[in-house]
Amino acid sequence: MSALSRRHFMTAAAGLTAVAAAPRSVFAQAAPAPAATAPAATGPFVLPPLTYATNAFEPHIDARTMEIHHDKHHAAYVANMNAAAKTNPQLGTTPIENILGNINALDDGIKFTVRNNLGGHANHTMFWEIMGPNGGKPEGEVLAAITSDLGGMEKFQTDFNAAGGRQFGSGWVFVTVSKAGKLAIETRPNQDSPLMDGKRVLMGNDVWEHAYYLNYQNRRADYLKAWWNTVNWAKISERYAAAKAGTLGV
Ligand code: MN3
Repeated sequence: MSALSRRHFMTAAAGLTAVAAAPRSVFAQAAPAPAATAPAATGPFVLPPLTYATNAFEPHIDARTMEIHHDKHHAAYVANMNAAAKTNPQLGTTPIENILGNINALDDGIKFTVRNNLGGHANHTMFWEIMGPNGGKPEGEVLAAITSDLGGMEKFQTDFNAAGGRQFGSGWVFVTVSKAGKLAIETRPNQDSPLMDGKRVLMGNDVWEHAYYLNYQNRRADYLKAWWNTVNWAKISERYAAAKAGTLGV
């Protein structure tokens, strides 16, 4: 490299550094700040980022509830699984639905941790995915299945809300889908999942108090009704098709 071209190169490199440094500070201001207590990814399990703003569902679900729910509760399940994977590395290399589908095969020393934290990770990953702004309406095959298996949309929503209301303490209300595409409403306590019974989850709602208490306090029934305004039916149609194709994971 000649002295001239070296000088040119170094000038260009210095310029690149300056150019690269400037947008970084701009991005630091423009991008949403990472949650202060969300653990960094320190293992195979990753907290999926929300694909919408935390205030996207107001007034049905308030932004603060969304922030705490995603950045603290779900992040804690992920952090706990990364800690578990340090001493049990197979946890990080096995598909989540396979681990949960064989939960009783795990050593007693980690079964409880995996049941609660990997269950929580799977349930919340599904939960964020099947919600979205401008979620549309059920149509096509999934609407046909709701009509034939769950008695139509009105009965489905009434029965789903009632099941969620009856779940004593913390837990979830789900719609499971068989390989043949048949739907059923099922509840589970704590962070248990139908995946633990080898089933697939089409959709589900979180009825832990942390999902609604800031805005609804003890009025779980009001939360269950309002939550339907947050459902992303296009995504649920995708999950229905994937379940029938045998490719639906968590
Ligand atoms: Mn939750």
